[in-house]
Amino acid sequence: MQQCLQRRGCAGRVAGHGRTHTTEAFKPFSRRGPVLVRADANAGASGGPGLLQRLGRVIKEKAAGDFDRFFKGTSKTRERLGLVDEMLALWSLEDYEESLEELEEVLISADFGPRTALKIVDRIREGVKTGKVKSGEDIRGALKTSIVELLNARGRSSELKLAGRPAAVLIVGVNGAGKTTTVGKLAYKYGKEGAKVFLIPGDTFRAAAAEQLAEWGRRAGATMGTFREGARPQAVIASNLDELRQRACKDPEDTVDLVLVDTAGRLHTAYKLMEELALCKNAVSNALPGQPDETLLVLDGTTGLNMLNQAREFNEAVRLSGLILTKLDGTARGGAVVSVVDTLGLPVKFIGVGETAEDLQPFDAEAFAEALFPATAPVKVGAK
Ligand SMILES: Nc1nc2c(ncn2[C@@H]2O[C@H](COP(=O)(O)OP(=O)(O)OP(=O)(O)O)[C@@H](O)[C@H]2O)c(=O)[nH]1
Ligand SMILES: [Mg+2]
Repeated sequence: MQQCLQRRGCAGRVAGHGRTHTTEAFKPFSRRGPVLVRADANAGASGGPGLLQRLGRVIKEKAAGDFDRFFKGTSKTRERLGLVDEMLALWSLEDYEESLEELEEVLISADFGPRTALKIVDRIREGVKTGKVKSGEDIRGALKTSIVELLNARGRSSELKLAGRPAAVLIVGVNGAGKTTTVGKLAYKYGKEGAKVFLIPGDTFRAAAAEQLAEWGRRAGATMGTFREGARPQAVIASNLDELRQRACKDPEDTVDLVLVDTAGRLHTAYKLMEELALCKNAVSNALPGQPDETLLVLDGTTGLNMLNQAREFNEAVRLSGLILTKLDGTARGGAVVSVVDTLGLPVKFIGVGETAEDLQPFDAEAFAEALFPATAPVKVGAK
């Protein structure tokens, strides 16, 4: 493979060779031995954590293995969905239409969005008509099933599809969504699996952004490319990839497996900045034909339904391949993600559940639905 890289790369560009390697496929690289990682469990936190976050962390640690470990942060959505319990307690088959309309309203208020809420309720209506859904408990089950189906509609695997060597991943999102932190977590994850990871500081607005990325690089045992404050990000991406190509030509041992490109936060409504992002993606594909393998939008889980607008605009600008939902350890509004997945057909790849390197979890639709409608919640089914 290195021969292939040498042959094509040194003549011009480093090219992907079409082999798909997921996490499993990174294992061959671990023959070099695991990358040394200094995982500092407390590093990376900016400022003192709030009470909810502290509480969240304690719950998270105590609930290892439990679904709450993944989705304790769906609390805002869950708060609203508490109304579902009240509704189901009053559920009556006789006037189910009225109840289903109420259910639709509750789902909308819990950030599912009108389109997705209608879709979910329509499925339940079908179930009622065909006699499959009779009780409040049946509705809870049907709700969970619908949510899982919507979330898994684009496949269940949350692994990144990394076909090239190097494979590139472009990380985009609005300001403060958690992009740089996610780049760090991904570097740590793939580094631990034996991949040689290279970070490109595509946020050229602030020197602090590069320092933050460099710190993550140190924690994850990844190398960071050259940063030029104020330079056009597409130029920085291009020069770093060129540098990588030259290094791989001189010494094939220097070939990296994974390139993670961090970008500056931008408002999804800022046309010029979105255009710049498209240029950043072009810079990657010009240097590495067929790349980036993944273009991931980082969404702040506390955002609510506005994440749908963000996802639409970013998808329009750079054609996304997936989503990463962060801050699910806070007071997140997870319901909105169902709407994003349903509307745009984009899979959720990972979730962020904290600020440390290990706080990145694969997305699990069943656990998500379970967290929204915990089985333990008592449902009193009765006639009106
Ligand atoms: N609790 C929690 N905090 C997170 C998570 N992901 C990121 N953060 C925090 O969110 C804040 C912003 O994270 P960054 O990674 O700097 O966000 P960014 O999108 O790179 O920000 P800009 O580059 O300024 O646009 C930091 O304080 C992170 O520690 C998460 O999953 N949970
Ligand atoms: Mg950043």
